[in-house]
Amino acid sequence: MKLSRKVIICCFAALNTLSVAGKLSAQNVPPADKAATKETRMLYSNMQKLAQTNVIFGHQDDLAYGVGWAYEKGRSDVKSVTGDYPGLYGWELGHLELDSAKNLDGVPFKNIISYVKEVYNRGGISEFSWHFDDPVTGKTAWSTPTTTVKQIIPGGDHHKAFVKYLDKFAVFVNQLKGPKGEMIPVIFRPFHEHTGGWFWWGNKECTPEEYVALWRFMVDYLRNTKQLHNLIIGYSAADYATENDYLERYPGDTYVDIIGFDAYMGKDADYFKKDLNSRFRILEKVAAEHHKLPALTETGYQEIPDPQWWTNVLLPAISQYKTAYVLTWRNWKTEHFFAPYPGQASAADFKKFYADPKLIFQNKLKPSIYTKNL
Ligand code: BMA
Repeated sequence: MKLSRKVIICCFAALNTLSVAGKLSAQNVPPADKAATKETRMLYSNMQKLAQTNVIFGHQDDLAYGVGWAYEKGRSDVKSVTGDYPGLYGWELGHLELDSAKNLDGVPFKNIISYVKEVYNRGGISEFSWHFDDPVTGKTAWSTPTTTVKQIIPGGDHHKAFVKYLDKFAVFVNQLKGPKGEMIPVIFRPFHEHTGGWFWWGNKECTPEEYVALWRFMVDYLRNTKQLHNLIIGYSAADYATENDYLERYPGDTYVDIIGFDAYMGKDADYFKKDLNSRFRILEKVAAEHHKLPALTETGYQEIPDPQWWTNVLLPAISQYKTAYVLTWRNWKTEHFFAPYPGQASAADFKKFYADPKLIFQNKLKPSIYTKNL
């Protein structure tokens, strides 16, 4: 049957609309690394499947410490409140570059290696951030102004110093081995919040071209020179108002697997909800157009003073959009925590949040997430 040109155009336009609206968004797309290990490919594929209907709950440093305790085997504030661990665990690599035994928050790297193995063996997922010191000035990740990015990309006068940092990263990652000697897949989220100006890699410290060159060199070097093929790469912005803002520093589809943003609640819940909706709407569109997995890569409400924050604010926001996971930040002390602990004002509501069928904590994940199609 000969279809008129007009009918064909209408069909394509309809498909495109559906796809852009996230209805036909990425499913079973391989990782950007063509040489990714089979466990890495399986994890990424299964995360895409889970993201069609669910959100994995994550917590930074969950097994290392909590409010009022540290380094007690098996302990976790999330588990103390819900009886279950998070499904995703964030770990910080800052100071790995200094050959320090502990990260910049005091967590021993040998502990992080054992947490990553423990999590892998029960089907949890680990994610790394890296607030590394400025390779030129030796100051912290938060040191600005600086021209460091220009100086450490290929051709820069401190490029070798950056390469040394990446070599140390590779030595660390090569210790992440499963029981059969396989490399444990991890999400690696470098140079995050780059649309903000507070890190030495931020948008006030380098041009988009320099940022993209930094990112591409790093990923190519880790894949091709260091032969790391267990990294699921996360691209994680701070604020942005448009798709162009979000993509201005995007390194390209072959360098990214997960796209996300970091958003913390201030005092105003309505503003936070509007902000999340605005950024999620753009993120979902970009994820569908670029076939990437969207995630809320950092979030939280410091000290969670609103007893119903979890079911009144966060859950409605993440339920409207496709997001693979939400990572809440670390439980350092009573003035700086982002997940409840027993007796905390929001603990009862967090249990309701935990019970929502949308959420995935540790008990709903199995080690087969790395070996079998869900
Ligand atoms: C920030 C704070 C800091 C910490 C840094 C890296 O949000 O929690 O105390 O050093 O993250 O983990």
